[in-house]
Amino acid sequence: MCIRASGTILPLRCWQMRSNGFVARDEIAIAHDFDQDKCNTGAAKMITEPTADQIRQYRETGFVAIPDMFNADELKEWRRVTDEAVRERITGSREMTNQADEPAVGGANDYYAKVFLQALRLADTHEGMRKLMYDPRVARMAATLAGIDAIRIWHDQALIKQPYGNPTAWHLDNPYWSFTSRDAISIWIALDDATLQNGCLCFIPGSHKTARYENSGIGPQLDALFKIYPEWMKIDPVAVPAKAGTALFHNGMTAHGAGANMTNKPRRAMTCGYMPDGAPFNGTRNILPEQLFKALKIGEPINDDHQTPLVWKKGMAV
Ligand SMILES: O=C(O)CCC(=O)C(=O)O
Repeated sequence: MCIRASGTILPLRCWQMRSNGFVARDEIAIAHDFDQDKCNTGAAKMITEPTADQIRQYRETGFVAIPDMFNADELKEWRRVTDEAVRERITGSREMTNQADEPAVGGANDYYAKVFLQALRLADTHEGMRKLMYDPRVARMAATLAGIDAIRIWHDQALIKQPYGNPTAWHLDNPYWSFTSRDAISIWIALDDATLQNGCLCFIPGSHKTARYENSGIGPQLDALFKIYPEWMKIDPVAVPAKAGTALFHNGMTAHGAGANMTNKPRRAMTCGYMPDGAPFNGTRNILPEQLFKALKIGEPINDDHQTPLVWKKGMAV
């Protein structure tokens, strides 16, 4: 079985043995001590409504930052749950991660495995993550920015850029996924301060308006996407440093990437890609289980409540 998330195809073979030159399970840095004083303080609860300006910015540029979306206590819980869910996955089956296969030295998977530690669909295997991910207030934020009436989870994923991790090459998200929608949206929650030094996200503003469904992989060639879209070379990219507790939202067709982690601490992010309710299947396998993949017909909606849970719709109390 293979998965293709925001990156290359990942063979799901479990790597049980430590082997020369590779990171063993117990050496993967997931969490690091954090200084409570450095994160957002104050009693205000989660921000659950974007401002008119934030909506305008999202639609115009294809991304927006919501500073302090989560307060100090909420951030602490997102960190705790993410660390625990990732640790369980990485010390367990390693399925749905990019650490599952013993990488060949210098090979594509070796590079990709060191862009970030990627652990997908943690809400499937961790009750605490399920609670956080299924929070309709978070889903409603995404739906309001995207301007849609109902929204489903495509997949959640932790993206932990390890100390000295590789840069994340420029790419689009939606072309990797099994549905096609120009309203697909992702949330990227900074669990640590994301800085220019440790690999904060960068965007090509407005690219969601002109993107076609051609994409490049998250490989060693940072500029591969610009071979497909040379016109984007004229647009100045925007780096978005984000304090821990900030949520960044971006459209599934917005070109984005991240720098290398040039620090000795992990840069943790918990993210989720959302699918507008009713978005049609496009024939791509991505993370679909084989049975569902075979049963779906191109053009029909992927409204499977287990695989793509409906997390908010208009009229739902939050
Ligand atoms: O965290 C990163 O380095 C990349 C994030 C990304 O590509 C995404 O969330 O779609």
